[in-house]
Amino acid sequence: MRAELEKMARRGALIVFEGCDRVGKSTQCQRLVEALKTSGRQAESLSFPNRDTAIGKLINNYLNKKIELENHSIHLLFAANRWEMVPQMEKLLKSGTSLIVDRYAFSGVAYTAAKKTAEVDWCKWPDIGLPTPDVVFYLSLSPEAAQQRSMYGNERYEKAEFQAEVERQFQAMKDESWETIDASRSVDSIHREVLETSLRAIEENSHKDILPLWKREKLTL
Ligand code: DGP
Repeated sequence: MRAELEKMARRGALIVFEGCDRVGKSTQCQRLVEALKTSGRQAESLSFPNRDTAIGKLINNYLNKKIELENHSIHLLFAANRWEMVPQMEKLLKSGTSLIVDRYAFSGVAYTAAKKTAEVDWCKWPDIGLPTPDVVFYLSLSPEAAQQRSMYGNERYEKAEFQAEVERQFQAMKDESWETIDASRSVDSIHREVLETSLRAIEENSHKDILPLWKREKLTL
């Protein structure tokens, strides 16, 4: 009975993949969800931007260059797109389902800061208070290598020069809590490392509270 109650109280882990375009985040997310499910754990994937919502459709039109939006405005829409998913995310996490998330607030900061029209701390504000990830896997690959993997498509940010600046912004933001992964390695070898770290994170965090992201007092605005 006690073991049963303990099991019920376990929450899922929030596991985030970050990095520039074409570094292999989506493949790793998919592999991780499959592996967790195969091992009998509850896991769901989620990607940002979530292009299915009304806000997500606006973002999709912006990324496909069908509409133009001012840099601060689109930044806030990306953040709103994350916030609108929070009730569902919290519900799933509390029910014991781990969430494997393709991009999060760190992309929000890196991509907008790369445009040089807003300071990094300003970029962080709209995402303050989101659920803090238990793990951030940062897939690192030089923009040259990313471009060689497959041609960039026609979306707004898919240009080598801009991606190089996004990579610099990610590098400036990352801290020791991030797991940096050399994304030039094979899919299988990255997956093995990601799975091992994720299983540990699921175990270690299952009875911990979900904390809010970023400390307001540390921002200099
Ligand atoms: P993806 O679906 O992962 O390929 O992402 C689409 C593009 O949107 C990609 O170039 C990265 C960019 N992106 C993702 N999140 C944000 C964000 O919060 N802010 C900005 N400005 N761009 C973002």
